[in-house]
Amino acid sequence: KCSLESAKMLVLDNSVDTSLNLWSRSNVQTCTSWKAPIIWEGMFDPDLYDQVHKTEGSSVALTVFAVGRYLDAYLGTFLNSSERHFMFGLPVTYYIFTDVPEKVPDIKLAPQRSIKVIKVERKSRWQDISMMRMKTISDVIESDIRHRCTHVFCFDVDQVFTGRFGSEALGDSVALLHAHYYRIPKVLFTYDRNPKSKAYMQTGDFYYHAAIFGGSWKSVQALTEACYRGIMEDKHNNVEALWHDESHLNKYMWLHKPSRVLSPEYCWDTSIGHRSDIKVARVLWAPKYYNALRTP
Ligand code: 2GW
Ligand code: MN
Repeated sequence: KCSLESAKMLVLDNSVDTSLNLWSRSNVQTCTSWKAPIIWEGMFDPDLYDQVHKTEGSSVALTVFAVGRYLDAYLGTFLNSSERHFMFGLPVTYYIFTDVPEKVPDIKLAPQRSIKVIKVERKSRWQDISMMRMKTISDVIESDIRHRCTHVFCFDVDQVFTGRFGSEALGDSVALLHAHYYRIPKVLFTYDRNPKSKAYMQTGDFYYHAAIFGGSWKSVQALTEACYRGIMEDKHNNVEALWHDESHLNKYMWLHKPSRVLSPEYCWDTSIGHRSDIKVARVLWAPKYYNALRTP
């Protein structure tokens, strides 16, 4: 069984029924080598997590970027689905970053939930839109989030919530297993392999997906600052990491192990086809309209 921050989880999950060990899964990795839990359906009692986080006064910031054509294409579906599934019952503040604030759809929010729209510049290179998120997130944590929220989750907008994404996902530092890489050999991981980049790494633990990461505001601030610094050093040296911010995130998580890891149930791509270990899809990749959205 796992320890560390998951000591908390142990208390939560084992207090339910220790004799029967109802809360477990077989045939999937449920624990990292540094004893952080990997969260799969069936491993936890959702109601107990919600109770504990309500008692502790947890509150969550969700950051999402919808710049240029991504606003019309994805934001409405993203927000409507997150209202149904993301941290239901806990206070949530959405931080929506866009170049066209007036086009943010008017969403009916549940009690204790609010939206802040923040205007950002539209970069001409999409790689820069993606990478500059790190800087923007770290700034808004400093100016606003740290005064209102205990935790932060950062999302790509091109996805849709289809199942509970709840307080079991909260932890000090949370990373997501990439759906395409969780069952393949490490040598195939697409880490940055250029020694000139700050994201360079030869080996790692997992291949994490930058579409979802989170943690306490302090950890997410440290992560986004470090990634931004790496990205800027790379720019200075005229290099760009293979998968941009995702490469830097993987490097950071290799050096600073996450305390909680989300299984690919938390961000599934249906084009992979049926997998018996995916018991529930909590978030799904939305279709990528690359031709329409990525051409100038
Ligand atoms: C992105 C690519 C090409 C053209 C435009 C954009 C774009 C991205 C945009 O025009 N407007 C915008 O708001 N974005 C934001 O950046 C949006 O939130 C989007 O979800 C996010 C990342 O871009 P995305 O979703 O098209 O890239 P993916 O799904 O291939 O993302 C993975 O790799 C990225 C780095 O290349 C990031 O690490 C991302 O977190 C990963 O999921
Ligand atoms: Mn995406």
